[in-house]
Amino acid sequence: AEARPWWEAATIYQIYPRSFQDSDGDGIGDLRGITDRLDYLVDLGVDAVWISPIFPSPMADFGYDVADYCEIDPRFGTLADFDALLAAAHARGLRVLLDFVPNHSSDRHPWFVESRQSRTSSKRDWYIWRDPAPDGGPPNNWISDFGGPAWEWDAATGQYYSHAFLKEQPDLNWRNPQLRAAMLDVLRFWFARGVDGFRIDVLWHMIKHADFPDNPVNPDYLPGSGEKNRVLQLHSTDQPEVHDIAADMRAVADGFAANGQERVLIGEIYLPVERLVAYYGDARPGVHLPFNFQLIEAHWDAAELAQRIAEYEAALPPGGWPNWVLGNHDRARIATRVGEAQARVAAMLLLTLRGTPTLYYGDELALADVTIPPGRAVDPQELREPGRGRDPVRTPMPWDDSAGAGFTTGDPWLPLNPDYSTRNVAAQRDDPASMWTLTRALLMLRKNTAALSVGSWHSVGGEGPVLAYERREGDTRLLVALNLGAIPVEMHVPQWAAGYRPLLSTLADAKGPVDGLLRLRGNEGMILGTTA
Ligand code: TEU
Repeated sequence: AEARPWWEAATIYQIYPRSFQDSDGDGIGDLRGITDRLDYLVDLGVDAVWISPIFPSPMADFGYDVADYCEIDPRFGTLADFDALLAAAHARGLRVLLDFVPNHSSDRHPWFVESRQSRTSSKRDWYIWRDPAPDGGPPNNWISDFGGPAWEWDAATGQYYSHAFLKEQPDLNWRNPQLRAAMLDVLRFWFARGVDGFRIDVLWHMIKHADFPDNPVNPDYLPGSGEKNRVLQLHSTDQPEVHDIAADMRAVADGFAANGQERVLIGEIYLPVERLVAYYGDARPGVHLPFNFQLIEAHWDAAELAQRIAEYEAALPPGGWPNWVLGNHDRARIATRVGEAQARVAAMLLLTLRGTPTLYYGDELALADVTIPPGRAVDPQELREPGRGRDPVRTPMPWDDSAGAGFTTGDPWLPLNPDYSTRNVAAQRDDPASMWTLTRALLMLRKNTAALSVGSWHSVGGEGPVLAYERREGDTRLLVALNLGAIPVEMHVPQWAAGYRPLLSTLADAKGPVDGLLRLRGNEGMILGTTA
């Protein structure tokens, strides 16, 4: 068999470190906590973890405001704790990916502190400073993703600085060669320590139009869709030069690759598919996996999903490996978006598509978003645009039914899910009908079936609420049929799958060979094949 990089057949598990496991009773998850739970991840059947930022940070955006790129925040532990985590993970065959936040630093990063000292500071050009408009207002109409202008006035030096997110997150200037070199050294620092890859935060934001023209007003703006949608981000994101940056980062990663030890780069990019795939690179390779958020952006509708999957598959460049994401720390959880019963079908979809899946912690329990009581909201986005906060999807992992859910012996930083005493790892592990057991079975089947992990994908004309496709590798052909609705349906089985039997159903007890018609119960998905 041809040698594939490890991450093509791997499943990635996203850990939000504040919420996974607390080891010291302060109510905030930490690195030792993660190390204590590595056996859990091996047992579940994932191959790699991506840990959201763990670097020193004032936590204005919970770690996405980095004050030192080459240290560990004391709330999470120490570099020694990190090295221990990495060694323990590698000893178990688990890979570890970190979160690189290169578009912006914290306003407390020593670089920014120096940059704002004076217009002649040696670090002035490491950030994006502009003179005011003639009326004294911001240099242009760019808007922060978190609302309000993307510009903050600095009275001391009489200029504005750019921030695509919070004002506590000043944008770094990747057009400056020294800044660029310093940031690429950050990647080298962690690769040399043994890190297996990075998820790159807001890759498509990383470089702005050199002339800072006004962005066009959005003709399709819908009130309530967030202030950032009032203008299109035409000149502030997705600039041609961003691909040089991605290629530079890729060259660094490739420099550390050895056989079986390839380092993977995943870019966080919210763009339409035709723009997204440009991030695979061209003459110079870009990131290995531009995050594909089709399953997050789609309405949960068989026809729409079938079309989006086919479009994405067709848009991939030669050699471009696909990937799929159902949820993350910024978006509503899948169980909340589609309901608990349908979340099982969604898990089967995520884990039977062609490409590397990323699973968000807690989704293996069908964890739902938590209504945060007034006064307990901590996400800055909630404080600025009420109702749009991300705290509901970041609540602590429920491990058992004890007072702190096995997450902490102290007071958790965010409330526990109200149903944690029944919806937790301990309860679901022993339950053959649980979401956890289904997720594990899917991961095991995927691991043991090349057609599912690396096989080709082919649409099988869907009918009504059924999303159906084939996965094929060599002589093995599998049929995946998913009922995206709650009402039982029948589907015509393609000729080649006549006599196939269920290998796995989301409802566990499916049996018997299928003839011309496949009957799916409400919210049932099936993987069918020939059994040996
Ligand atoms: O998110 C980028 C991003 O696109 C978000 O604006 C996202 O669309 C929004 O939160 C959805 O509600 C990344 C990180 O994932 C996020 O946690 C950070 O806050 C942000 O970058 C800034 O670093």
